[in-house]
Amino acid sequence: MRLQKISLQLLRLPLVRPFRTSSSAKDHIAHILVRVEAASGVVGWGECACPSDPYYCPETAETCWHILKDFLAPSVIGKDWESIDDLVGFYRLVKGNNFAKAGLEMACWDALAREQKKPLAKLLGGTRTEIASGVSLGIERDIKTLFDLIEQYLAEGYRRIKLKIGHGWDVDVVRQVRERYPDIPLQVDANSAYTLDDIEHLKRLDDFNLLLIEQPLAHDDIIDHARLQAALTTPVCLDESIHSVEDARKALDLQACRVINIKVSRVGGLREAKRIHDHCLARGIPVWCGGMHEYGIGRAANVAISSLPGFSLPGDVSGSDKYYHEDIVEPPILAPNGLVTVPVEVGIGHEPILERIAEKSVRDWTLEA
Ligand code: OSB
Ligand code: MG
Repeated sequence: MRLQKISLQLLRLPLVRPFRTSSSAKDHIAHILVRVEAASGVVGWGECACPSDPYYCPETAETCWHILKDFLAPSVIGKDWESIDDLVGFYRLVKGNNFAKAGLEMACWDALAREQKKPLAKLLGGTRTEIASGVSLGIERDIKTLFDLIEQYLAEGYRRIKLKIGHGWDVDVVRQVRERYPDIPLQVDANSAYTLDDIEHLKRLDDFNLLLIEQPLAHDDIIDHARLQAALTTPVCLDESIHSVEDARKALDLQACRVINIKVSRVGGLREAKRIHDHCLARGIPVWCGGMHEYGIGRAANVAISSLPGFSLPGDVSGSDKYYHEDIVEPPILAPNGLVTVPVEVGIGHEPILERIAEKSVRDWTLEA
């Protein structure tokens, strides 16, 4: 395959409901769409699901734009490649910037799957026909609001609830939720709010039969997480700290966690996501697919990777109606009864709605060979 044309569009969509974590708050999402067009005419779409602010990870939508426009797109344009391994080799000297890489790589996977007339899930080695869906609930203004949301999503059939926690919104909130819902699959995500000084406090979470506690300590740590994991019975799950299969191997060797959240964008794309999956599967470590409020394109890629056999826990891959009144693909991605069907159509299995994309676009750029 040879890419003749690479286009970027920065979109801005309002969220159905503002979302707050221990590290950030947002009421709209601005993601970059990447469209690649091969010499053969085949087209692929990707999404760079990076936050606009550097509060989750060091990248922002603007750094992604810069890296895509000035380094990644120029490194691959007009070059011949047959596999994604070849493709990533063209930009192997670019350090980090995983969200930017993931957007371009995703578009190339979609193009490759369309060229081979295969569903992306099949090309990745997926085996599931449907995936179990959970929801991630932000820090709310009061417990009543949170209860109402939990009620709504359980009624819609979602398979597990994840609560964002942070100082002032943790043990008491989890206790109240657990008392009200003694049996639901429940987990928490601290987005790196705590330090080892909080060990005694975090140990109190062991009373609530949680599936896991996600990223309790610093975004770049695996050492202190190993000390914390040794002190907790609840499994620690790493999110922010894992950027590659090498990070996953080291974290597991150190016993810093017992579960890994795989986010396609955080690890630089589907290829690395699959490598982490394969590594964890071989070691008997459960993984699940995290989300970054993806639009339909990134969400479809999340569905595809979640179809791999090691994704044994429900992910944050909810229906797009949880986030957006109007998404940018058709058919929309939905999770009736808490299950998302893995598409059997070629590529990501969903088509971009070009008029809506144009309407929501606030900036664009194109490179041609
Ligand atoms: O830590 O998983 C996270 C959203 C933005 C930044 C970080 C996180 C999240 C989510 C949202 O939890 C998950 C979703 O897309 O539903
Ligand atoms: Mg997280």
